[in-house]
Amino acid sequence: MAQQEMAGHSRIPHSLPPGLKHLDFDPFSTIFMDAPYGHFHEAREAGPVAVLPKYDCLVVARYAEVMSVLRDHETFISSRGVGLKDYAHDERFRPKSIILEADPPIHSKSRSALAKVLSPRVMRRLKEGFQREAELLVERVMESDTIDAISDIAERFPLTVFPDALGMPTKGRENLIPVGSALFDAFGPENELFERSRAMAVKGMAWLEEACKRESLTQDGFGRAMFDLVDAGDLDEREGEVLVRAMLMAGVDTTVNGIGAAIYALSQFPEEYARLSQDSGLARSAFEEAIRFVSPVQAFFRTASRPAEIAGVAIDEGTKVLMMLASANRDPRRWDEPDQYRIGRDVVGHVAFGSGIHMCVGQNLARLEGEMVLSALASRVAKIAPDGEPVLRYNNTLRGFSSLPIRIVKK
Ligand code: QZP
Repeated sequence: MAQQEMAGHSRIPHSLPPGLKHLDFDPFSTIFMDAPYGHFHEAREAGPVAVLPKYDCLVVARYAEVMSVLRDHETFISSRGVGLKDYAHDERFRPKSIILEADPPIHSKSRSALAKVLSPRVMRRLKEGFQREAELLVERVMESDTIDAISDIAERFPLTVFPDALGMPTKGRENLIPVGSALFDAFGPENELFERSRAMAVKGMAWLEEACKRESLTQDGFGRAMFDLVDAGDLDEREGEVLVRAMLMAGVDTTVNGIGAAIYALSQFPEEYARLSQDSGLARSAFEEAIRFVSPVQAFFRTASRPAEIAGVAIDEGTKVLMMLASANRDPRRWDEPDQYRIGRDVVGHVAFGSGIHMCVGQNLARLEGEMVLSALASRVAKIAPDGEPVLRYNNTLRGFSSLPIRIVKK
């Protein structure tokens, strides 16, 4: 009980199944984050499902079970929160999302609105501008031989093109990262990481509520397009705002860490960078393999809506299940040499974007950003190499760096 209070949540009495292995690590600790891969191995070897006593939940770390939980959205629901907190009992960090923290039929309506606003046609319209911006940015970083791939590229690119495309005013954009960090920390326990980022996001949270409103957005962005759906009667005004908020929250930190992951992987695997540099047409698959390799979104929860089974193990209604996406993406049961970054491997089925009805609705926007950055880099830079130790940016959900020093050799 003391542990539950420490974690900032309480659960309706439910019991975890007996006979399962107990995992004694804390996936939300910095010690874990410093070296997660041994723990992922341990979690997979503990069985198809294991217990995480510290957080009173189950863990799935193998590809097959992560996939089966992701795909059974009727049993493993999202409306009780996709973090550790159970919205049936615990208070929430922010007004509930009608896409991320919803089940059908509410989810279905939100999903189709977002799918319209982020359609392939819209992606095609954005491509040229993204390409130009990526080329300008690479041009600029080439003025020096050493760069910080995070501040100079991975943060700068999405922080420019994404709010522009969405149609948000320049003023206040500095709030996007702090508010995003706090949200992604809020999916974990109320640990020190969360308390720190929550304190830093107080001001930004108020700004965010305003920034999502119709009047705050320019006429031509895809944020405004959400309100065209409101005008057409598909959504009410508040639903429009909550879905714009979803785009703002989902679209920045994730792509920053995705692009960071790609440059990190390429700097660690110089032969792979050499291939990319000879053929910038590989950029899209280089990005895709990088997000398999790193999994910027490390893990998420579901809640059992009814008594259920995972791999033959009976579980109670109300049980939280932690899906270790990053571990599934490195499961040797599924992937050949999972710890190798190999551009062009068959990455179909990776779970870095999730799977099933909640699978990332912005994935093609993320891919477009990744592709444009990597292809601009590949066209101008012959070699990249680490130029010092990368520094992790600790977060309860996201994996990425705050600093990634890189040496570049121009073509
Ligand atoms: C964030 C929302 C990786 C995802 C959790 C990103 C995300 C998706 C949706 C929302 C926020 O609906 O607010």
